[in-house]
Amino acid sequence: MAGGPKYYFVSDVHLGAAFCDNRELERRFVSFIDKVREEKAAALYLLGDIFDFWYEYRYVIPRGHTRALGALARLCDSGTKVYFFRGNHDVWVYDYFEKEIGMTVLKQPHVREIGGKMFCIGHGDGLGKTDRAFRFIRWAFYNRTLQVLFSSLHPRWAFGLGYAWARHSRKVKNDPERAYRYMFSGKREPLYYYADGFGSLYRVGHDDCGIDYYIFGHYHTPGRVTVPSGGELIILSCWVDGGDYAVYQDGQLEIISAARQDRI
Ligand SMILES: [Mn+2]
Repeated sequence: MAGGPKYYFVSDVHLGAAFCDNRELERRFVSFIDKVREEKAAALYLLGDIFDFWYEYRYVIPRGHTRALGALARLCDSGTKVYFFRGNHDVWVYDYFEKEIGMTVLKQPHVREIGGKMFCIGHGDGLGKTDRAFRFIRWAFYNRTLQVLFSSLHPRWAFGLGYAWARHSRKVKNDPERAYRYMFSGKREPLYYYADGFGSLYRVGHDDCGIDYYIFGHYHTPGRVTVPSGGELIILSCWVDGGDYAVYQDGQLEIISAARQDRI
């Protein structure tokens, strides 16, 4: 492999999503993971909603995703660091991924230096948003007491509710009348203002060195805009109908189509 270490970023694969060919989706994801392993990449960042619905109990995990989980375990075992952010569809990740697979679970917004550049990464849900209904749902999903109550439900009912909720969410995003509300709207987006403010504050505390790349998912539509306080904001798109991933090497960040594996 030519050049320095490679770092990969991917979001919103939505494994198990309704209304799509899940075998094909998992096959594409597994071939991506295998490529990352064969290239001996330094790290892979999973930026949330990798699963359409994930809920784990102390002794039980959801059926399915067998090949994807196996590929991720092999990647971890081969020495590539794998980082996982919870998305709004897979909030309920506790210790299975860390203990059984070897991934490291991180919280957004996560700032770190990678190969000489500063990155600010996460799923992107809720950052900069002031919508009260959205804030309430997010609070409820992350609330420990409600999580314990939910986990006392038999999986038959818990998963019934979970899958129904995930299906509803996909229906809304697929509905052209309502989808525009969830698409990344570039320089009008709360996340864009959030990144700008975050970068300015970060500069103050770090000798005027700002953030070079903000990478998030969540919107399902791609985006790449420059941020006034410095750097670029990149939104990775959803894999159900194509998708993409980012690869960073020797100071360059590229966005690659996950459908055709060529540059977009
Ligand atoms: Mn999503």
